[in-house]
This record gives sequence, C-alpha cells and structure tokens, in this order.
Amino acid sequence: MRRKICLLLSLLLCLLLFGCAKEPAPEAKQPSVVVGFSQLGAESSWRIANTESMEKASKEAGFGLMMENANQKQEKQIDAIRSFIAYQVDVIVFSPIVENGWDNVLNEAKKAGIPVILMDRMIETPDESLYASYVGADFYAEGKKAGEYLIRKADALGVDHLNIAEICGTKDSTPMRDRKAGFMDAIAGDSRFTVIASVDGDFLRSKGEECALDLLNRFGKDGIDVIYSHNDSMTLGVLDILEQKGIQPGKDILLITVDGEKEAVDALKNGKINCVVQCTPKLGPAAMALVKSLTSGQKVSKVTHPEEGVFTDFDDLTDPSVEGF
Ligand code: GZL
Repeated sequence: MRRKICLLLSLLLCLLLFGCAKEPAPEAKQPSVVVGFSQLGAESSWRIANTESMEKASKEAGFGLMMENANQKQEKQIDAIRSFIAYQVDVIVFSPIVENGWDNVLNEAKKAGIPVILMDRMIETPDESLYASYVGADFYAEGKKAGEYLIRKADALGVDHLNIAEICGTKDSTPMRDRKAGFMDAIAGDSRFTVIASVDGDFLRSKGEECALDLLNRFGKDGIDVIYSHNDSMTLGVLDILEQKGIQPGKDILLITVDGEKEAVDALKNGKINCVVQCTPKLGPAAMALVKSLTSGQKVSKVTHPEEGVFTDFDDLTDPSVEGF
C-alpha cells in the first residue's frame, strides 16, 4: 500500500512540475528597424506636437524609437547622438537646436555607417555628406509670407508708416535666421516700414511676455504699430501682456505670428491676431518614410518641405479649413 501511495505522490509531483510548465513565451518581436531620435526640447506647443507625431509615426511604421529630450541643451543632443551610435541604431533623426557645432559628432555617426536625418532644423556645415536628408519647413518662405501679409495690410489700411518690432526665436536656429531673412527681404525697400527693434524670445511664451514689457517700456504703446513674432508661443505671451495693459491686440498693435497652433488660430478668429503663418509639426510620417527608404537601400531626396499655408484677417475665418494643430 505504502508503495502505491509513494507512486501516486511521485506521479502527482511530476505532473505539477512538468504539467504546469507552460510553453516558453514567444520571444517578444524585436523591431526590424531602430531609430535614435534626439528631440531638442519641449519649449512650445509646436515642439510637443512634433514629438507626438514622431512617436505615432514610428509606432505605425513598426520601428523601434529611442527618444532623448535635450531640454534645449546642444550638449545633451550631442550626448544622445553618441549613445545612439554606441547602441548601433539603424538611423539617427535629430532636430538641431542651433545650426553650428555638429560636424564632430556627425562624423562619428558617418564612420559608424549610421545615416542621419535632420528634422525641422538645418545645420551649417561644409560637408553635406554628414546628413542624408532634411525634412522640415522652408523657414525663409514662412518669413516672406509674413512680410507679404504686412505689405497687403498696409495697402488696405492706407497708412504712410508703420513701426515694426520683431521678437526672434532661438538665436542661431534655422527658423530664427530664415524667418527673419524672409520677412526683412519681403519688406525691404518699402519706405513705409521701420524695424525699430529685434529682441530674443527663444520661442518661449514666458520670454514673449518679457519682450512685450521691454518693448512697451522702450517705445510706449503708440510707438509700436506691428509685432512680428517668430512663433505662436511668444505671440500668445505678448497678447496676454497687451491685454493686461489695456491695449487691443490685432487693432492697436498688429500681430503677425508663425506656427499655427490652435490657440493662435482661435485668437485670429477673435480678431486678436492678424496673420498666422503655418508651420506644420506633423513631420513624423515623412521622417519615417525616409527611414524606411534609407534602411531599404533606396536613394532619398536631400530636402523635403511639407505643404504650408497662411491664415490672415483677409480670409473667411468661418471656413472649416482655417484650423490650428
Ligand atoms: C519650427 C520649429 C520652431 C517652432 C517653434 O519648425 O523649429 O521651434 O516654430 C519651436 O514653436 O519652438
């Protein structure tokens, strides 16, 4: 009897040990392609929407995404690129916060055989082989659209002269350099316009407020007719200050801005902003299409610009196509 019980117990033990052994979990499917993405920060709604676009597009493409946020520090972007090289990602995508200072680290990526895609911002380099492609706005065209709007507005108002204050984005960044250049070239030679100041707002709403206070202290509300601001975040900061001072934005002082975020387009619809030049943050799909081409050994174009428009107070703002991101 004792033998039978022992036999039964051993049988039970075997069942417990081996019967419960599940099939080994299938290896979690590793992505076929891994992208190292160095994002420059989270300074504006535009930047946050851009990050979301990259995350969504990489997921839809089935690519792994290693993202590092540099919080507006170039050295952190350089460190992130070095970590992507060490990890041997398939492609590096990055938005250079400023145009200069990238050649060394991009040469390291080149030596490692990792292609680099510039997204949203350009670099200044004598060696164009350091990057495979640029996908992002034509900032010069955006600045020109802003200037061309102002000419049209001055014609419509029949004014003899307008004092313009410019609030600039991050110093030495591509959007700052080219939005300035496009705007100034558009209004150049028109004697109705005087640019009385160009101040640094670093694309931040808080600095937009500071710039507005500084400009009002220097020139008074009657000394400024137009504020041209390189992005909506700074413009919305300006708008808050003008209203606090009892100044009617869009009427006492014309506001021209770039990006096209919802809050700015809504302010345009409410007559508080006069012109919103579009700059789409939704670059993720185009960036991932470039990744796919590069990892399939296909040639890619050196520059890809998205379609972008402009909304102004001359438009039918009830049209559903007039909307922000
Ligand atoms: C433009 C982008 C700029 C946005 C700002 O493509 O680089 O940076 O205009 C953002 O809102 O901070």
